[in-house]
Amino acid sequence: MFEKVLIANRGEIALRIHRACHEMGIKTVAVHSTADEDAMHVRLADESVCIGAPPPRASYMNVPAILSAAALTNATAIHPGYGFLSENPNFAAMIEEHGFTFIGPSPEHVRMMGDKLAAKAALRDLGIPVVPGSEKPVVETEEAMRIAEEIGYPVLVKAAHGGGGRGMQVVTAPQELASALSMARSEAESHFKNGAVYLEKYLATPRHIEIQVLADMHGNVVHFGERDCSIQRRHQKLLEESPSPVLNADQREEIGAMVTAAIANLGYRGVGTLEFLYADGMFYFIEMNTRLQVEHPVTEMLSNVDLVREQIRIAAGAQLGYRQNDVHLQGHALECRITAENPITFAPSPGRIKDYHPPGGLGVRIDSALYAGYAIPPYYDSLIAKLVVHGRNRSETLMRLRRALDEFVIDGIETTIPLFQRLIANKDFVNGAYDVHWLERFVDVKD
Ligand code: MV4
Repeated sequence: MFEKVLIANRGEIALRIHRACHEMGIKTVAVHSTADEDAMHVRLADESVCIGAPPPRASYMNVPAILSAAALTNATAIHPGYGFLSENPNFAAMIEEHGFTFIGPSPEHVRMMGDKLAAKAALRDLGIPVVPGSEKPVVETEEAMRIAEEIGYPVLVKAAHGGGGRGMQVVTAPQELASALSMARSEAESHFKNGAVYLEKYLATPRHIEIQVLADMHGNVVHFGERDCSIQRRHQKLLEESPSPVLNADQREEIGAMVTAAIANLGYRGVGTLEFLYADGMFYFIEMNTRLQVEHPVTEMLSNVDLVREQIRIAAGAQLGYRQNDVHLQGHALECRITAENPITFAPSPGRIKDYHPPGGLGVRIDSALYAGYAIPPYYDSLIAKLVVHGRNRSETLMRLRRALDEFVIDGIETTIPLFQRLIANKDFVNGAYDVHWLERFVDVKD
């Protein structure tokens, strides 16, 4: 096992990784920007190294500085967390070239899944249902016209190297196709430095359901069921839950078995998430994430499996600690992503925390790097706390969530706690009757 791990991240996820390391007897190295001198992830770690100025490019995404910090502290493995460099195949490759271990999949798998068309093709060939669409980047408008006619309007133009919904264009009729293609292409070019775009059949009211997998380097693969992540605004998830209110045990077992077989076939290792659109009782694969995800605690609450511990064990070459038969998903879990934002306008609200009192009690988990007196810097993601609750069933869990939100005190800044209080009082939400567009109407945002 590794003796010392460098955590190339900040905030709650850096704490989450530190906790797994310390439970395994592994020492930790924090890296931080000059804006994060007083951050909790720095305080908790055994050692810390300042790696640059506040902008992410200068510090948390500064590959030479991170590799130097690992060399300087004799760390032998690097955990990327989520965001920042976590899905950068060159970072994974560079880590290995310098003799460290990347706690994640092979650089080749990271690269493959970063190419949405390659990911779709690979998984389709392994029997996973995908959204109908072009199998290669579309170049000519006439070619796009032919494909769109074949799959039927409306169609969606997507960036092949995109993510976060950037560069997506819905096209309802042939005469809109040419301009949608050029808009999607130029947005993809400027944001992802790659203008490749492709077409998909546009599903009007899908749910976003993702399957969590864990694979070791010896061919063992298990799945941990799904998370329903349909509650999102501008492609940012706000709340995730499991099980999905719309799936039954047979559907879960069927998609889970398909996914584990495909992942085993790929020779994939580490944690992974397969994202599906779910509509009319059918799953359609869209993308695979090769990182630990923000919402992984939802799955941990149901399974009692420490996914970060497994991630570290897998990277060290160990066999998975679980077979599919050992995975028992019990009860219901919901996660609220509480951010430092105005709960109505979503305007960022960085600043100093005056009072901090997190809720506790049975079935309540808080993943947060906050403390009273801490000043939230303005440079990073606005996520400040994940409130995760677990109960025997959805209605009990919703009551527990309401209770926990009522207890939660974060004074000195604005947070989205009031938004979640309003959300869980809504009849449609309580009934689980929502799709990926539902929240945008609920918060009544106009673009
Ligand atoms: C889609 C879709 C409908 N049909 N793909 C992909 C990235 C993810 N963040 C959003 N994505 C979607 N992909 C097909 N074939 C619907 C979404 C989608 C969405 C699309 C337009 C406007 C808002 C949206 C919100 C969530 C999901």
